[in-house]
Parts: sequence; C-alpha cells; structure tokens
Amino acid sequence: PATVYLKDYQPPAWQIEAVELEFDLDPQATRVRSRLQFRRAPETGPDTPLHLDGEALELLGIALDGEPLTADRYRLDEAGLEVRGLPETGVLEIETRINPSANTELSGLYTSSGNFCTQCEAEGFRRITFYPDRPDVMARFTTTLRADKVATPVLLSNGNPIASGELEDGRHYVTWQDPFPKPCYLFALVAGDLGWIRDRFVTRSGREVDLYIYVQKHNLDKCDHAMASLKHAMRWDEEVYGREYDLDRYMIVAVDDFNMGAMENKGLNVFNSRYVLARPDTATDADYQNIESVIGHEYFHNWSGNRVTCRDWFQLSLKEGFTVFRDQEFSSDMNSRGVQRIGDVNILRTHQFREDAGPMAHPVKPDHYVAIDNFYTVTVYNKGAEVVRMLHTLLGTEGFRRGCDLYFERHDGQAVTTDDFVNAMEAATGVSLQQFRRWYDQAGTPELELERHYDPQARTCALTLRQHCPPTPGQSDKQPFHIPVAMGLCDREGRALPLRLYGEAAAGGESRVLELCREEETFVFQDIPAEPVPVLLRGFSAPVKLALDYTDAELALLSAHERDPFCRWEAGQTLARRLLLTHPPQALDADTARPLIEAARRTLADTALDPALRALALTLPAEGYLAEFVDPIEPEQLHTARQALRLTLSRALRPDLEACYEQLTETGAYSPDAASAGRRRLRNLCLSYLIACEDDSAYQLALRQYEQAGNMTDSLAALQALVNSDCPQREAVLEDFYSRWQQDTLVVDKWLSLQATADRADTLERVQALTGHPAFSLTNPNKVYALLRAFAQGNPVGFHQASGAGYRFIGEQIRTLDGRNPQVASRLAAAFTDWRRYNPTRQAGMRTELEKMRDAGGVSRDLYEIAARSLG
Ligand code: HT7
Ligand code: ZN
Repeated sequence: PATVYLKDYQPPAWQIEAVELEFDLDPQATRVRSRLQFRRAPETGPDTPLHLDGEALELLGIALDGEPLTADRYRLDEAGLEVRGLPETGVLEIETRINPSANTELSGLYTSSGNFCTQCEAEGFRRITFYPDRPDVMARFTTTLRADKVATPVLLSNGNPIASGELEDGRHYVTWQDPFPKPCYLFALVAGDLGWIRDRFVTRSGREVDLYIYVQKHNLDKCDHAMASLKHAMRWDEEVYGREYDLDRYMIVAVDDFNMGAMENKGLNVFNSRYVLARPDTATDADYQNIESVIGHEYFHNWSGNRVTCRDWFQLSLKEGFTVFRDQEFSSDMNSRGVQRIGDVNILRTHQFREDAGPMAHPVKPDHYVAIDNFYTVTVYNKGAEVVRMLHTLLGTEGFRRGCDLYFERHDGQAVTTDDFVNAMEAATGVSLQQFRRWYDQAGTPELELERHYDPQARTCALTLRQHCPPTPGQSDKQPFHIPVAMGLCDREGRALPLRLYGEAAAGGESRVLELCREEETFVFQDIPAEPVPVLLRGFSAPVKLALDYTDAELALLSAHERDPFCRWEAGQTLARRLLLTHPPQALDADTARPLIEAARRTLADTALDPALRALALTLPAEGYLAEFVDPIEPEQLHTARQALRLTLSRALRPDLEACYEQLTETGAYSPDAASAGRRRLRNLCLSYLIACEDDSAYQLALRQYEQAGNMTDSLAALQALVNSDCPQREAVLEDFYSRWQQDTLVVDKWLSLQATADRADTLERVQALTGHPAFSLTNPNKVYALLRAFAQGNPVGFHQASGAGYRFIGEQIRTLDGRNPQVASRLAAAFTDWRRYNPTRQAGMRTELEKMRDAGGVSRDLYEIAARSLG
C-alpha cells in the first residue's frame, strides 16, 4: 500500500463551492445524487483534471452542466473518478448506488439497529459519493433525505431543516441546509425510527438554540445526564473561551455500532451509545464522567475543528490535541482538578509513553502514513493536548486566551496547520515559540535529570536540569525541547520556601515555571536556610520522564505535605514503585512495606482530604506503568509483585480498611457528582483490598454490597471483587448479573470485560468460550473492545501466557475481523506492537502473529501498516 507524505502536500486544484445531495434511503440500495458546483483554483492549469475520491461505489450516471458526460471525459478506477476537460466553473451531477446494510466497516453510510447513520472522518465520505475527500475542500451542503415514512420517520442532516413533506408510496422527505462551509468529513446523516428528548439553551448573546438527543426509544430514560453535560459545555465554552454556538439546533444521536467514541459532525454529532446513555442502575461513576467529557469534547470541536479545521490529516492534532486540552479543562472545572490531572497523566504515561518508546512512535504532527485511521493515537490526542497545555503554562491564562482569540479570528472558515496555531500564540503575546515548535515535529519522550547542590555557606540551592530524548524510528538525532518545569522548594517539614533566583531583587512566590531550553541548565536559588527538597513538574507541567534521586524519607515527606495534588500523589507512587521493582514478591512483607503501610494508614484516616485523592493515593501503580521501568517485561512477575504488596497492605490495614468502608456507606439517592463519586471510589477501593485476604467475612461483605447496591458503580465493584476472588459464589453472581442485564447491551459489555480481565488461570478459555456466547458479536466494535481488547490489553498475564495461546487466539480474531472492519482489527493489533519488549519466547510468538497479519492475502491497509511498522 502507498505511503502518503506531508512533504507532498499540494493545495487543491479545484474547489467545491456548494453541494446538493439527495438520498433515496434504502437499506440495501440507497441512491445518492450529488450536484457539485466546482471552480478551478486560480493557480490551476486549464488541463488539470478534477480528481474525485470514491470507494465501493456503483456509478449510475454523470453529467456536466445538465449534459451526460461521454466516457472519454472521465476515468474510473479503485481510487475514484478523474474528470477531464472541465470549464473553470460548472456543475457536475453524479449518481451512485450504495448498500448501507453491507457496510461492515462502519465508515460511510451504514445501518445500526435498523437505522441509517454515517461516519465520514477521516475518509468515509468517499464511500457515499465521488468527492474531493480532503479537509481543505470546504463547501456549503444542502441535503435532501427521502425514505419510508413508517420505517424511517426521523430524517436528519447538518444545519437547519428548510423543507419537508410527503411523497408518493408512503415516503417522505426533509431538506437540510448547513450555512457554514465545511469539509466533507463533517457531513452526517441519520435516519430511522428514533425517540428524542429536547431542551433549549440561550446563548450569552440571547440566541435560542434547540437541543436534541436522539436514541432508540427504549433508551429515552437514559439521556438526561448527556443533556445536562451539553448545556454545561456550552456555557463553559462561552465563559472560558468566549465561544458561542452558531446554529439554531444542536443534535446528538446515539448508535450502538460505532468504531470510536463520537463524531463532531456540524450540528449533528453521532455518538457511540456508551458516551450518551446513563441511568444510576446501568452506568458507573466512570461512565457518567466519560459522558460529560466526550459530550464536551465533541461540542468544543464546533470551534476547534469545525469553524477552524485542518488543512490536511497530518494536522490532526490541531483539532484533536487542542480539543482534548479543552475537554480536560472542562472536566477539571466541573469536578476535581487534582483528580482529573492525575487521571490524565496516568493515561499519558501508561499509553502514550509506551507508544513513544515503540515502533509506532510518531510526532504529534506525523509526517507520513499509510492509513490515516491508524493515527487517531494517544500521541496525536493526549500528547497533543500536553503540548497545548505547555503553551498555556508558558503564556499564562491571559496570554493563552489572547492567542486563542486571535487564532479563531484569523482563521474562522479556514483549513489550517498547527503552525498557524502557534503563530497566533506568538503574535498575540510577543513570546517566541520558535524552539517550542519542536514538540510538534520530534517524536519520543524527553528524559529529564536533576542534579541538586546545596551550599550552606552561600545559602544557595543549585538545580541542574539535563534533557535527552532517545531516538525514535526515522529520527535518530533530536534537538533540545523548550520545557516548562513548574517547581517549588520546601523545607524538611514540608513548608514551601520563597523562590528567588540568582540575580533577582526579590522572591517571586513559592511556585514558578523554569524554562529549560538548552541540553543542560543550572538554576540557582538564594536565601535558602537549609537543604531543601525540590518539587519538580508540579501539575506534570511537561510530558517528560523525570529521574529524581529522592530518598525514601523525602518521598514520604512529599506524599504527606506537598500542596500540588499531582506531585503529592507521584511521591507515594514512586515509593510504591520502588518497593515493587526492587524486591521479590515474597519479600514484600509488612516489615519491608512499613513506610508505605504507615502512609496508607494516615491516608485512610485523613477525612480532611478529598476521598477521590485518597483513593488515588492508595491505588498501587498499574502493571502497565510498571512495565515502563523494566526490561524485558515479565508480565506475571509484575502481577505477582503487585498482588503480594496488595495482600500485605490488606492484612496490615484490615481494621482501617473496614472502618473507612463503613464510614463511607451511603443510603441516599444516587448522584454522580464528584464528591459522591469520590466517596464511592474510596469505599470500593477498600473493598478490593479487603477481598485480597480471601476469607469468608470479606466475601460476605462483597456479596452484601452486590445484593444491596443501589447503583451500577457499587454493584459492578462488588462483582469485580468477587470475580477476581475464589469466593464460592462467584459463578452464581456472574450468572445473576447476566440474567438481570442481558437486554442492556452496554451493561453486557461490562460483564464481558470483567471476565476478560479476571485474574484467573482459565481466563483465556473463558474468553474463547465467550466469543460463541449470544452476548458477543464480532461485528459490533463495543463487543470486540469489551471482550477481546480487554483481554489483549487489560489482562497482561492472560494474553502473554508462556504457551503463546493468548497470541494465537487474538491473532486469529484480528485476521477474521480484518475482513469486516479493518479499523477495529488494527486497533486490536496494537497489543502486538511492543513485541520487542518481551523475552525471546514471547517475542517469537508475537512476531509470528504480526507476520501472519502482514502477509495475509487481502490484508487491509490499516492492519498492514500496524503489522509492517511493528515488525520494522
Ligand atoms: N474526530 C472524531 C474522530 C473519529 C474517527 C476517526 C476515524 C474513524 C472513526 C472515527 N470516529 C470518530 C472523534 C473525536 O476525536 O472527536
Ligand atoms: Zn476529537
């Protein structure tokens, strides 16, 4: 398959000014008529043909300015249609036929639960009609939908409805007009028998916006949280960014079959139903939180993505990194900032750092791809968000806002680059970001080293910071990054010290941002009465790995006193990590773990501290994160060590855990607010520790919680504790859960995931058996993620079992899946990319599967790229 390079970018030779689309919807044979009003770009030569992308389309007719085009004027191949001899401007009419019900890739127009829906990002529109399917071609869309009135009463597309009526043969139609020019990846249509809830939002300038959420009718009682989240997001974007909504309606549709989380189509978002539907008895606190965040994310795209869009797909982080930053900040403001930051850093360090260290490493702005769908990655999204966060840190809240205002003002209605974004930040603030731009172009995670020197005579503390970035594929030499290091110094009682850098007249507060631009720089602080403890990367101010030579006593001090929630949590995690990585499991007894036990005891009793932060402090580092510190990765060793330490903590702290659990017992009505969710989080963490003791009283506690739970969070936590234990009732409870929830597809996903991640010797056999269960389906992405991805990426011991059976099973599933849905297959294949990190036996097992994927006849571009790049 061909590789696309950023360096080959050429502006479009032809622009499409307006598009009229007509759909005669039929599940097996939908007819699409399009009228493209085209114009040759000023620099384009008169003989340049117009290229229209097209895939899996049946061409029924083509005409120019009302006259059918003869065959010598166009050429049709697998990639699309090339039309020659066009005038400078005119109207091309094209008719195609497509089969939505046979569309198993879920890209283009497809059916889900009998309803029609679309997914056009990144390159799905070309599966609907012939069109220049690239984001820098922006047009005004008018869309008419026709369908059977009884089977398909709801007909939706982008913009505002401008006409509707009855047709012959029991059909009806609606015409929609979107006044904003947009690239075709933002096109959407939804049609079917759907119910809806409706609300209204008045923008700060007084415009009334109708808000709709469309779902299958049996889900109408699960939409309220999504609607409330939408209104919060709309208000937040006005308050924090001064951005108002611009159409008369905003529609959200939930579908069960969707490759990703959601899609920001102009005025008509399509969502994976898991990010819309919530009721206390069916959705967990985490689900409620994710819904708020994804609803916010898609809404924020209306400005960061839709009004200002990407010039080409290499610029994907322009909209995704910025929008993730926006949704993270939204969630911080709606809930707890510290908890949000720790969660976001956890995702970055466990997934993105791993990507950066492997064969798929790529810059935030990649420079080549085979299948763009493979680049919707944690690097583009989450590291991209960190890059925007660093801009925020360097420019300050005000400067950053001025930069954003200028960016939106300059580029409204345009398709632009990440460079345009940084240019606006520079122009608005006068700050040079020349070196900072390297964050977009250089892959890899920079490593930071600190050397500290205290001079008691001079009362100075010198901090020397050194940076280094390891090579990544195709980038052997790296230039130094511009790294903001938010920091402070504290004394041995944990009190913050005023910070005065050498040469400064007065101290400038107790926290400041050092800018490390060279490979090595020394910062000297004055008036420091005794050797201080430096606190670096407050709020995790840069996506780097920081090596610090803290003593255990210093870590204990910071974990008890540091004011920044991230650094405080990090100190405790480092203590735990050291224990886990430097002792064999059998040595992780109460004596060895004494400092950790005592810190945990204090945390359990510290009722003044936010329960969610207490829960985070008490959670041991994840195996996936620990894996970053060992070579080779031995999954069962990491798992055994973690389990051993958990048991030691559980035994040593049993009365404290029981007391904390009881104290947090609540009886009132469920509310997903951050404080209540934090209390449940801590209580359920106590339960998971208690059950580690594997005795009857712990089993009874979990069984009682399962039976009495008034919400899904508590119910699922109890079930999870039981499933991972040897409790004699575990199978009966699992059965009970399924029989209670088998009609609710999203709850069944939880049931599948619990089993796939179960800490048991027979999990692989169980997962294999579940692929034949009526609850599972290889055609539904959520089911694949819930069972197969949960096993391959959430159960390292099961997947990496020494026999290689886990690899063979998942490899075979991927190859089968690739014939139906390449995007989902290649996402699942990510479990194999890190194969070089394991021992030779495992390497051989994983490599064999990757080779089989790469060499399979008819392999998709998506899967080929992942397999081939991984093999190197
Ligand atoms: N912008 C959306 C991306 C997306 C997508 C990409 C490839 C294949 C399927 C997809 N569904 C949605 C999601 C977002 O980041 O908002
Ligand atoms: Zn997005």
